[in-house]
Amino acid sequence: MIHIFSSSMASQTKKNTACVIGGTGFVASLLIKLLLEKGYAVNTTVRDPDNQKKIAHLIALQHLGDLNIFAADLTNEESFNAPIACCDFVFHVATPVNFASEDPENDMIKPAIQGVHNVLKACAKAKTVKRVILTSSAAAVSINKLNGTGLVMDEKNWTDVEFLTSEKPPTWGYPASKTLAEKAAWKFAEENNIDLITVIPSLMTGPSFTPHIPDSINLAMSLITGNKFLINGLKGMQMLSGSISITHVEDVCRAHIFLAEKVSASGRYICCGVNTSVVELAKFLNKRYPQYQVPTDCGDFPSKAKLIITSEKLSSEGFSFKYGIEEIYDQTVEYFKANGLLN
Ligand SMILES: NC(=O)c1ccc[n+]([C@@H]2O[C@H](COP(=O)([O-])OP(=O)(O)OC[C@H]3O[C@@H](n4cnc5c(N)ncnc54)[C@H](OP(=O)(O)O)[C@@H]3O)[C@@H](O)[C@H]2O)c1
Ligand SMILES: *[C@@H]1O[C@H](CO)[C@@H](O)[C@H](O)[C@H]1NC(C)=O
Ligand SMILES: *[C@@H]1O[C@H](CO)[C@@H](O)[C@H](O)[C@H]1NC(C)=O
Ligand SMILES: *[C@@H]1O[C@H](CO)[C@@H](O)[C@H](O)[C@H]1NC(C)=O
Ligand SMILES: CC(=O)N[C@H]1CO[C@H](CO)[C@@H](O)[C@@H]1O
Repeated sequence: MIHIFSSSMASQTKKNTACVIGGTGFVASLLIKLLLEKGYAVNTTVRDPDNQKKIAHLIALQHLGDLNIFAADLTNEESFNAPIACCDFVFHVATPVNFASEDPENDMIKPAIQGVHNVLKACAKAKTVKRVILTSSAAAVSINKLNGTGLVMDEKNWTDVEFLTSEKPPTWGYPASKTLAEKAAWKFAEENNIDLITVIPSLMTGPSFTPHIPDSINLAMSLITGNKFLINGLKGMQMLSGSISITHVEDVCRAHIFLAEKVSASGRYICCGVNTSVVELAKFLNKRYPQYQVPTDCGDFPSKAKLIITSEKLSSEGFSFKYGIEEIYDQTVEYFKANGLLN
C-alpha cells in the first residue's frame, strides 16, 4: 500500500517542462522525442502548424507524452511568448539554413540574430526559465586563416567573421550567421541575466524520422552514394572549417539534455564524436562497406585535417558519447537502405 501511495504521489510532482524552438528539424524532432521519453512536458514551435506534411512526425510523438505545438517564426517577437510561458528550459534549435543563398545577409544572418533576440526576450519575460540551451555549430568555432595540421580548437576559439565577410568563401553566410547569432546570444544573456549554455555540434548524421532526408545526412553519406556535388561540398567543408568532424545526432541531443540538467555547467560546449578528414573517412568507408566501392584516391586533396575540435570540456562534466564512427555509419547506412536509397 505504502508503495502504491508513494508512487502515485511522485507522479503528481510537477513535471520538468521544456520549450523546443523549431521542432520540425532533424535535431529538434529527436530532442523532443528524448525529452518526452524522460517525462518532460514539451511545448514546441513550428513555422507552419497547418502543414500536415511538415508536422506529421511531431504529431506521431504525442502518444509519448505531453507535447503541444505552437506557431512561431524567428522574425516574429510576440510569437514566442505563449509557448515559452511557464517553461523551465528552453532549447533554441531553429536556424535559417540556405547554402545556395545569394543574399546571406537577409536570408540567414539577420533572421538568425533576430531569432536569438526574440526567443531570449520571451525567456526573460516568462520569469520561469531556469536555463536556455542554444544550438550553435562548429562553424562558429573553427574557421580561420591559419595553415597547418594538428591544431586543437576548443571553446575559447571563435570563427573569424572578418575573414568570412571580407573574402566571402563559398557558403560563408551560414558560418557567419551561426557565429554572429551565438555572439548575440551571449551578449543578450549577460545583459539580461539569463543562464545560457551553447552546444556546439559538428556535422551530424544517424537515422532521422523527419519527412525528408536531412541535408547533413546526405552530405555525410556522399562518399557512399557517390554524389559528386555533395562530395565537393564535403571537401569544401574540410577546406573551410579545417576538418570533417562527425557526431551521432542522438549524442548531440543527449548532450543538450545533459547540459540543461547539469547545474554546474556553464558557457560553451563543443560536442564532437569523431574528428577526421575526407581521405581518412573514404578509407574507413571503403574498408567497412566494400560493396559500395568508395573511391579512396582524392588526388592531391590534403589527406590530413588541419585541426580537431575537442569535446574535452563536455567529457570532463561527465558526459560520454554513445556512438563511435562504426555505429554512426552502420546506423546511417541502415537508414538509407530502409528508405530505398541504398541496396
Ligand atoms: N545538422 C548538422 O549537421 C548541424 C551541425 C552543426 C550545427 N547544427 C545546428 O543544429 C540546429 C538544427 O539543425 P538541423 O540540422 O536540425 O536543421 P534543419 O533540419 O534544417 O532544421 C532547421 C529548423 O529551423 C527552422 N527554421 C528555419 N528558419 C526559421 C524561421 N525563420 N523561423 C522559425 N523556424 C525556422 C526550420 O523550421 P521549418 O520546418 O519551419 O522550416 C527547421 O525546423 C541548427 O541550429 C544548426 O545550425 C546542425
Ligand atoms: C506551454 O504553453 C502553455 C500555453 O502558454 C502553458 O500553459 C504551458 O505551461 C507551457 N509549457 C508546457 C511545457 O506545457
Ligand atoms: C596560408 O596559406 C596560403 C596559401 O598557401 C597563404 O596564401 C596564406 O598567406 C597562409 N596564411 C598564413 C596565415 O600563413
Ligand atoms: C584558440 O584560442 C586560444 C585561446 O584564446 C588561442 O591561444 C589559440 O591561438 C586559438 N587557436 C586558433 C587556431 O585560433
Ligand atoms: C586528437 C584526437 O582526439 N584524435 C582523435 C580523432 O578521432 C579519432 C577517431 O576517429 C581518434 O582515434 C583520435 O584519437
